[in-house]
Amino acid sequence: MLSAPFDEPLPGALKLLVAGGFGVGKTTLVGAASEIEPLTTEAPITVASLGVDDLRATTDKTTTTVAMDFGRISIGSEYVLYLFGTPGQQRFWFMWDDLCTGALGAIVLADTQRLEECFEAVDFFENRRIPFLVAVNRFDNTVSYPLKEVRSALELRPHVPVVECDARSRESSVGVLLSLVQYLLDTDPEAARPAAAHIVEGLLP
Ligand SMILES: Nc1nc2c(ncn2[C@@H]2O[C@H](COP(=O)(O)OP(=O)(O)O)[C@@H](O)[C@H]2O)c(=O)[nH]1
Ligand SMILES: [Mg+2]
Repeated sequence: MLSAPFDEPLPGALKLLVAGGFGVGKTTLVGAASEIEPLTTEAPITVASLGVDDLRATTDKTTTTVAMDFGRISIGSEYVLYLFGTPGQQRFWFMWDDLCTGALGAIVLADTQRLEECFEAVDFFENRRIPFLVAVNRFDNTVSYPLKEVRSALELRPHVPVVECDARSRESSVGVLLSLVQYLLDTDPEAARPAAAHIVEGLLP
């Protein structure tokens, strides 16, 4: 007979999503923030992507995430934060509804050179009432637009946070997660999900 080796309670699992257009830095952010080698279903960009994925602005990109990214951050022994990078390519949109099940909140990553790519993610989370923030991933050698302009271009409601990040940096990526969890706490303190306070503590340096 199998005996359950669970003398201690299992940690609470909390799910956050990372969405945004193709090549905006989702895989990079999940990889930077995750304490485990992130599971990513990356594949070389192949002929199959050509004409399907918009590669115009991402000429250096040689791989693409097939399906999704997955990362994990444990917070003390009580909570585990799971990060799901939603597939950016339109042909994988059917997966989004499933990924949303049980998600506490979402990060919409944006590249200001291609802001229009995150309209769909913004609409998606608004329609499903999943709290989200917009994180502008700063790419080198690009014009940087004030966050106020990003907010107005995306027609975000005033309470939706807009933050900046460098998806390559763990500190910066964890900072975005922290902003999101703080936002969840601020907007819905009751349901805030008693866990959220612990997460903020656990993520603070
Ligand atoms: N300069 C710079 N490059 C980045 C940044 N984030 C991602 N990249 C690069 O941009 C490309 C696309 O990133 P990726 O994470 O694959 O995008 P995804 O399609 O959203 O998963 C990769 O070559 C990354 O190395 C960033 O903050 N700054
Ligand atoms: Mg990716």
